[in-house]
Parts: sequence; C-alpha cells; structure tokens
Amino acid sequence: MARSPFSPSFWRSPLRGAWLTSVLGVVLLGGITVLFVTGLLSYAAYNPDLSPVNDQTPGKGFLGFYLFAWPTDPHWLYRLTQGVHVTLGITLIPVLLAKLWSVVPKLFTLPPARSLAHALERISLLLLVGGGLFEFVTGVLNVQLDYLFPGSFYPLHFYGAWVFFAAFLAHAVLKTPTAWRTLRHLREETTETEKATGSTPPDPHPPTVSRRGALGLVGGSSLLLFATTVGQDVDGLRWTALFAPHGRRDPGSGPGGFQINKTAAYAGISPAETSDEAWRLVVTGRGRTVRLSRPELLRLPLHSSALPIACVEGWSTGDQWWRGVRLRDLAALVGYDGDPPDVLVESLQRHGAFRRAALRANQVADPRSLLALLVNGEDLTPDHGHPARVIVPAAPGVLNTKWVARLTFGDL
Ligand code: HEM
Ligand SMILES: Nc1nc2c(c(=O)[nH]1)N[C@H]1C(S)=C(S)[C@@H](COP(=O)(O)O)O[C@H]1N2
Ligand SMILES: [Mo]
Repeated sequence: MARSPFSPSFWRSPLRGAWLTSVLGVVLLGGITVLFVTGLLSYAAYNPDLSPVNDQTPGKGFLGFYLFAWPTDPHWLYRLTQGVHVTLGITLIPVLLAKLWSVVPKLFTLPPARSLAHALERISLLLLVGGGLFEFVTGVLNVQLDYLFPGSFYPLHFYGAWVFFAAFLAHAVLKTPTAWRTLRHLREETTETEKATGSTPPDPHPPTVSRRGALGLVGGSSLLLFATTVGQDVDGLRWTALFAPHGRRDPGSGPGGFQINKTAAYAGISPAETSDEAWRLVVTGRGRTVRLSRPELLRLPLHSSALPIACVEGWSTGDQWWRGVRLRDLAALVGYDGDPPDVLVESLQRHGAFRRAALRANQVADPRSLLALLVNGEDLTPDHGHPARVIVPAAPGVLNTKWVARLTFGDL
C-alpha cells in the first residue's frame, strides 16, 4: 500500500466515487443556498445600516447593497428565518463532513497546478473547503459558547459567508452537469465509468458497507442532530433541544417562565436602580424631554400584543402576551404626532454589546410595538427586563432591549 496521501493508491475506500459525491453535493446545493439566503436576511433584520449602534462592520456598504427595511409582518418572521438558519446549519454538518471525506483524495492530487486555469481552480477549492469549515465552525461556536467573539463574530461570519458562497457558486456551476449526469446514468454501485474518470480509488478495499448504507449513516446522523435541535423553537419540546444551551435552560414556570438570554444579575442591573422610586424613563425628541416613572407609564393608554422572542442563536419562544405603552404613543409625547421617526433605545445596563439598539420608523409605527411593562398578565420579572423592555414584531431578540432607561426619537 502507498504511504503517501499524494499517491492515488493510498485511498482505498470503495465508497468514494462520483455517485456518493453527487448525492451529497445535491443535498448541499439546496441546503447551503437556503443557509446563505436566511443568513443574509438575518443580517438585514438587525437594521445594520440604520445606526453604528446596531452594527459597525466595515465595508458593509458594498456587501450590504441588498439591505432593506426589515418588515414587521408576519410577526414570526425572524423566528422562522433564523430558526431555519441555525437548525438547518446544524443538520447539514454530517453532510458537509461526508462530502469532504468523499473528495479528500482529490485535494492531494499532484502536481498542485498544471496551468494557470488549474491553479485558479485549486485556489477556489481552497476557499470552498476552508470557507465552508469556517462558516460552520464559527456558527456553531457562537451558538454554543455564548458569544465567543463579542463584536467580531458578525463581521467574520458575514465576510466568510460571501467568500464561501462565491466559491460555492463557482463549484456548483462547474459540477452540477457532472452531478446531474452521474445521478441519471449511474447506479450506486461503483461502475466502470467512475473508474475511467478516476473518481473511484484504483485499488479499493472490499466494501464493508454499501454506498446506500453509508448515505443512511449520514442521513441518520443529520436526523439525530435535527431532532435534538428543533425543539428549541417548539413549546413543549424544549427538553429535547440538547444542543441549544440557551433555549433549554429551565426558565421556571409562571408568567415569566420563558427563555432568558442574559439575566439581570449578569447585566449588572441592581434592584436599587429599578425601584419605582429610583427609575425614570427619559424620552427625548424635537427638543423636548419627558421623564416618566413606572406608575406614570402605567396610567398612559396600555395595549397588548402577542409576540415571540426570537434570538440570533436560533431559539425562540412561542407568543407571549406583552402589555405596555405603544412606542408611537411615546413618540407623540415628544412632538411626533403623525409619522414617528427612528428611535435609539438605551438600557440601564452599562456594559455589553446589547445595551443599545436602534429601531427603524416602520417598527416604531407598528401598533404592536411596545415599551412593555407586563408579560402574561404580571409585571415583568427582573430577568425579562423590569421595569420596562422593548418588544417589536418580527424583529430579532437583540432589538428587544431590556431594562430600558432612555428613548431618543429622530436624528440617529
Ligand atoms: C460545502 C460545499 C461543498 C464543498 C466543500 C465541496 C468540495 C468539493 C471538493 C474539494 C471536490 C474535489 C475537487 C474536484 O473534483 O474538482 C468536489 C468535487 C465534486 N463536487 Fe463538491 N463541494 C461542495 C458542494 C457541492 C455541490 C453543491 C455539488 C453539486 C452541484 C457538488 C458536486 C461535486 C461533484 C460532482 C464533484 C466531482 C466528484 C467526482 O468527480 O468524483 N459539490 N467537491
Ligand atoms: N439590555 C439588554 N437587553 C437585551 C439583551 C441584553 O443583553 N441586554 N439581550 C437581547 C437578546 S440577544 C435577546 S435574544 C433578548 C432575550 O430576551 P429574554 O431574556 O427576555 O428572553 O433580549 C435582548 N435584550
Ligand atoms: Mo439574542
């Protein structure tokens, strides 16, 4: 047997070949396209172009050419797009690894470059393989390790997505004809055609498992990951979400008994500063400033909205009953009677990336957008943002600022 991976006879699994690669490739073609689209949507959902408070990715003006005002309908929009993004990403891990395994001998072919065109193709493969691994690893780490890259995760994952998808697109265009032909004309058994095109090892071991069996193993692993992830978005099934650290942490029971991302203690919010005596909401706009205590807010017209919390990490709650003052009514208090403007929301929290967020005018105008004071019929709990938090339909969780201290309308 050859010792060097650069020698074709080093690779001996009879499973490798165009058939297996093509089946896995077609699954990735659909899956990764959906991941790319839902990923770009997630970026747009932050309103990154609205204010540097929301996002400071350098160069996004160019890559952010597609950004648009994230809508407020349907109210579960981000729950759906980000649930699909994270759940599908985790589900595709075995498929990606199997695809890489099936083509790894090709990465070792010598000479590394026969011509300029061949060299360019090899570089694009490097970006494809490296970019794919990078996107999956950074995505999983961010969900698992509680914002491992504070501030830098989004730009890395965002740039990586563009590099990876460009290489992916080129690869898909080049290989789809082969995959199509292979799947139409070849059966799963190793065939002479595959041998002739060099896609199977020249000197294979006897098979210990069929190619169909190998696919079953990959599919089974994907199914297992899916089944232990998807519960993070489904009330009643959360206990099954073994890979969702935040979605799964027991939030207790009662009106505040739904997921908590960062607790009040973690955010450094003390009971002394949130008491009715100490806390005031400061609302400014059009040169006016209004200060309101919580009892004063409770005497304003209150409204209810049934809305979920949907985190970028992929977990989401079912609809909760929020009750509070409409954001557009607060805008009217400081002089915006007709169409309300954008707003900058600031928390009591002094440190941390999510203590401030900017909301766009369409979000402020929506009658379901609230400065919530109650949830599910009772006062907000400290961990869910007492004395007051923002809740906006269809928006990502990070825009639902907790422990709000200040609203500044207009002029972001
Ligand atoms: C994460 C995504 C993907 C990665 C990392 C990846 C990686 C690779 C690599 C490194 C090769 C070997 C280089 C070569 O033969 O030129 C290859 C071959 C191939 N890929 Fe992909 N690929 C991906 C997605 C796809 C997709 C979406 C398709 C289907 C349209 C596909 C179909 C193929 C085919 C047919 C081959 C040639 C197999 C053979 O001739 O034995 N791949 N892939
Ligand atoms: N002040 C402040 N507000 C915040 C956060 C934070 O860290 N600080 N986290 C945000 C994120 S990322 C999410 S997903 C939601 C979670 O809300 P919950 O803890 O009530 O479920 O709150 C948002 N509001
Ligand atoms: Mo979040």
